Amino acid sequence: MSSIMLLPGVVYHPGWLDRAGQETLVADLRAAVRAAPLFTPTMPRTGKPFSVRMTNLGRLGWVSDKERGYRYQGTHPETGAPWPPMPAVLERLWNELSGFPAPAEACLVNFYDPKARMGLHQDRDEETFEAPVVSLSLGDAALFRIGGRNRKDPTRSIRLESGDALTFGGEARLAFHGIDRVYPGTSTLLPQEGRINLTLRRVTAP
Ligand code: MD3
Ligand code: FE
Repeated sequence: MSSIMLLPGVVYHPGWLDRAGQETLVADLRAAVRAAPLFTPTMPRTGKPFSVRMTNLGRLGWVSDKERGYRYQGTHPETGAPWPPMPAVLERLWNELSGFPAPAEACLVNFYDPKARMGLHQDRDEETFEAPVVSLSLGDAALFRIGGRNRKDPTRSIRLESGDALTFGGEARLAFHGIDRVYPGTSTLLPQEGRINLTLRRVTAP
């Protein structure tokens, strides 16, 4: 399997998961979403809703609302139930790509409809940045953009396809990044247009 260093700290693994593996994982995610329904996070202070809907797998999940802002918690914000477990293939993804000696604690599941976007942001809600973030894309392709530690640093764009994985460590761990657009109808994996992105993270220091 090829791995390409795109930028310092960013390793790209095109086609990390084959089609059969993607289909099995989508079935696992369907079951997880029945147990932990997609929710729409809202921005701290303004309460503006995200265009991306989310859920989580694992011991901890990322959530956000107007009143309490961005945070990790062990339970679903609407049902109060613990998050479903991570499927074994995601543990394998983390073990193969993170190079980190302790397991991932959180898997954020992002669902993009054809109009959804994610603005440039940093991931800095974790207690530790020593582990990389590992991401896996499923379904329609998307235009991903990554810059540097400062919002005004130059950015570069990459088209992510279903099955592609990326690792963001070292100096890239605090890089600004986002999703500019989804390309509807570019994958046959999902029954409808849209994209799923999974991000695996270590939240606490081991
Ligand atoms: C670079 N998700 O969930 S994945 C997110 O496609 C997020 O849903 C996007 O940004 C998505 O926070 C991008 C790629 C990604 C994820 C986390 C990173 C890139 C990253 C953390 C640090 C640096
Ligand atoms: Fe992010």
